[in-house]
Amino acid sequence: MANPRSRHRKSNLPSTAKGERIYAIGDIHGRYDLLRQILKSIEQFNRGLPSPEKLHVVLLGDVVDRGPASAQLLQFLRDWAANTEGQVMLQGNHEELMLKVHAGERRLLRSWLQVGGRETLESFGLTVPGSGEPIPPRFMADIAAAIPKATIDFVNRWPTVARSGDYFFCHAGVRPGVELARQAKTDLMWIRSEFLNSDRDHGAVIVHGHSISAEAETRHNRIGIDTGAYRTGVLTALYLDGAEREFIVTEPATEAVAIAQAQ
Ligand SMILES: [Mn+2]
Repeated sequence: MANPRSRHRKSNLPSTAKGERIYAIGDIHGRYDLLRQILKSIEQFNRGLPSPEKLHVVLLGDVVDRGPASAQLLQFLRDWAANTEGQVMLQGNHEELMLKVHAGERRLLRSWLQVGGRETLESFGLTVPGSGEPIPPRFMADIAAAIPKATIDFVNRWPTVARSGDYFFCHAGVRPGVELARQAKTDLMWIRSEFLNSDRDHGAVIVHGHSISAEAETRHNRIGIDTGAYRTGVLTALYLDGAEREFIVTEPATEAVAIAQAQ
């Protein structure tokens, strides 16, 4: 006979909304190669499962910057979103920087270039002055011209949060003690230690990227899946369906493995 107590306990595990299967993907940072790899792995993994009522792929933000192929990646995401349903792309702090600089906020330019905006602009075909060199007067106009308006409009439409059942998805995390519905955009995109070190129940399990860890981090109140793909070659995805959870990761780049073994 089934034990009602254990059944009850099982139903208390965090779950996605009924019938919803989700694959959340951490910070991609210009690694178009890794996104294609992980989508292939997800497809294979998914083929082994019964069809869900709803399937969503959630990108947790920081698609752009640092890695070499942000322009190609954004073009791919535009085509993908135009042809397939169910993707949810969330804005990260790097998308915010790109959008603000593109909109003309020149004071953010240097800091954006330093955190990987340089690689993004180069992927759009711009020649970017070195960090010690002066910025040409027309550079802001060059940026506005180099990134297609349709791409900017596309990224501007990305939300900052998503929710399914007991799971809440955002780029960086949430401010402890503030209701999920009242979180500030800057916290959702930028917060680190106050969130990472918090033991509080936030009202949902927060699935996030933004803060790099060697492996996915699972706590009772959050799951962090930014494994530093742009430099490790390891992009991490989290599969969620009902109370089921599993991680899917790309193989680290062979050169990274070689370096690790040599040390
Ligand atoms: Mn980030």
